[in-house]
Amino acid sequence: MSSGLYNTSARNFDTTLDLTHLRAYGDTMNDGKVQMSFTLPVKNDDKGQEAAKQLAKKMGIDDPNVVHAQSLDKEFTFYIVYGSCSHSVDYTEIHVQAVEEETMSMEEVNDYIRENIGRKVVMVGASTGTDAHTVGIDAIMNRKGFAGHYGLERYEMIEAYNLGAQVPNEEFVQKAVELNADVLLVSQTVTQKDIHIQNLTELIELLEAEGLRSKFIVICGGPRISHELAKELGYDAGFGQHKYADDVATFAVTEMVKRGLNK
Ligand code: B12
Repeated sequence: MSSGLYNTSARNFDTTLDLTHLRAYGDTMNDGKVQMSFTLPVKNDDKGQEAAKQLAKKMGIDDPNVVHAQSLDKEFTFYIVYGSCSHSVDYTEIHVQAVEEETMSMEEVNDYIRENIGRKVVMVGASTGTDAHTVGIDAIMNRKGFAGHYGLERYEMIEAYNLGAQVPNEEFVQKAVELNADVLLVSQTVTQKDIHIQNLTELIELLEAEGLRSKFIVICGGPRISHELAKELGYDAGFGQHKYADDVATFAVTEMVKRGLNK
C-alpha cells in the first residue's frame, strides 16, 4: 500500500549532479538547503525575526525560516536561519594552490637531510605579534607531536627552537639570525580585523629590508591560513588544519635543496 503523503518515489526528485552549477545539498540533489547563524544588535521580538528573514533573503536564501532566536542581551539577538540558497558555483572552474610534495615520514625526512644537506637543519618557530595561541605551533614542533605525528623536536636531523607566543617580529628575526636558522615557522591563529595579514606582511617586509628574505625558507600556518594566502603574502608555503610536522618538514627540506640553500 503506497498512497497519500508519503508516496514519494525517488523518481520525483532531482538527482542530476551538474558540477558547473554546484548547489548546497540538504536531503535531495540541488535543493540548495543551508543553515546559518548570525547576531543582530536588536531586541528579540517579532520585528527582529522579520529583520533576520529579510537579511537572509538579501543573501540569496529563498523561503528563509528563523528556527532559533535567542537573546544574548537586551539589545542583541542570535538567530539560526534555515532556507534554500539560490546561488551555485562552477566547480569545474575552481583551481586551488596547494603544496604538492608527497609527504615523507620522519625517518624519510632524516634520510633526505643526511643525503642532500649533510648537516642538521635549523628551524625556528613562534606565534608572532600579539597572538597568544601556542597550541598550533606546539603541535608542529613539540617532541610528542599531535594527532599521531611526532613534532620537529623529535627529528634527529632537525634542530628545532620553539620561541613560544607573542614574539615580536623584530625579536623573531634577531633570534633566527643568532641561531643561524634555515627555516622560519610562523603561527597565526587570530584573524579578527585581518590582524594576521598585517603581522605576516610586516615580517616579510622586515626580512626584505634587512636583506635576509632569500636566506630563509619562510613558512606560516594556522587554522585560517591557506597555501594560496601564504604565497600572496610572500611566504614560501602556508599550512592550515590537518597539517602536521611531517608535511612542513617535507616541504622545508625539499625547498631548501631546490633553492640551493643546502650548503
Ligand atoms: C585554546 C584557545 C585559546 C587559548 C590559547 C592557549 C594557548 N596556550 O594556545 C586562550 C584562552 C589564551 C585564547 C585566547 C584568545 N582567543 Co582563542 N581559542 C582557543 C581555541 C579554543 C583552540 C585553539 C587551538 O588550540 N586549536 C588547536 C590547534 C592544534 O589547532 P591549530 O591552531 O589550527 O593548529 C593546527 C594548524 O592550523 C597548523 N598550524 C598552526 N600553526 C602553524 C604554524 C606552522 C608553521 C605550520 C606549518 C602549521 C601550523 O598545524 C596545527 C596542527 O594541525 C580556539 C577555538 C577553536 N576551537 O579552534 C579559540 C580561538 C582561536 N580564539 C579566538 C579568540 C578571539 C581569542 C582571543 C582574542 C579572545 C579575547 N577576546 O581575549 C584571545 C587571544 C588573545 C591573543 N592576544 O592572542 C578566536 C579567533 C577568532 C579569529 N578568527 O580571529 C577562536 C577561533 C575562538 C572563536 N570562535 O572565537 N584562546
